[in-house]
Amino acid sequence: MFNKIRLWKKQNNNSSTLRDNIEKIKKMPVPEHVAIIMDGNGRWAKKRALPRVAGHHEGMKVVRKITKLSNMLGIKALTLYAFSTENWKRPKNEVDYLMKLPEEFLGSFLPELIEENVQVRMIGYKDQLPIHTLNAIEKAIDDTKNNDGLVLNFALNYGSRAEIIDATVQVLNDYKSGILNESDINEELFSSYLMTSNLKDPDLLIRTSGEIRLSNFMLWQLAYSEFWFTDVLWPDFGEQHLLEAVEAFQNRQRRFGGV
Ligand code: V07
Repeated sequence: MFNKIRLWKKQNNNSSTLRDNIEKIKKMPVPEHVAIIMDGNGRWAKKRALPRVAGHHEGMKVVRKITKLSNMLGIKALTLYAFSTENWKRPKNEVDYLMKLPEEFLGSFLPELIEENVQVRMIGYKDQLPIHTLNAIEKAIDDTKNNDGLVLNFALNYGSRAEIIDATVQVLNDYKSGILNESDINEELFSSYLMTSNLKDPDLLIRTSGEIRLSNFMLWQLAYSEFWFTDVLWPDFGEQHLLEAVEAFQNRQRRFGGV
């Protein structure tokens, strides 16, 4: 009984601290677009002697939590790197499992996303995705297309260099067919040929699990973003960690390379 009271008090205190921190952070401008490389799911599982897929499943629950908080904070777009073009090299059982996660996630959370006015989007190469994965995602995109709250953008089978090459080929084709003149080609135009054409560039990039690299993620779009790295593994990433990253963002002087 005593333990129960202590536990209740602890939870109660923690949640009021969280609420206070949210209020504090909302007093200053929050990043409009946050991008996250959700790394460390395999390591989280290994530490517990669990199969890697158990880490991915736990990581999926964190996606829900972080989406909710991002929406509460008034962040306008959240891009999550869920699967890279390189991830096909992983063992077949792991790839098969990962390709079921979008359905599982949307099966349990799509009603909640609709309720919370979240708009689901995706960047990446759709053609290589299993049809069951693609169908679930396209339904979610369609069901939420009129929502005007948080944009929840999944990067799935995404690779930034391929995206840049594809954009270049499209610019070249439009030039050859006379739609574009050479003098039309500038940064703004090029951006409009990328998969992120309808999103502003991320203000903040978060990468979990201690790796300090971009791994072919949004190379063009992250040119001026603030970077925040943490050793915390993605399944252990909680509300307080996102608040910590946003607070760090708020405390940094943004200079955009000027003087
Ligand atoms: C995946 C969970 C998060 C950690 C990183 C790897 C594993 C959510 C989705 C998802 C994707 C599209 C969509 C709805 C949900 C997802 C994959 C992996 C492939 F429309 N989590 N999650 N997709 N992981």
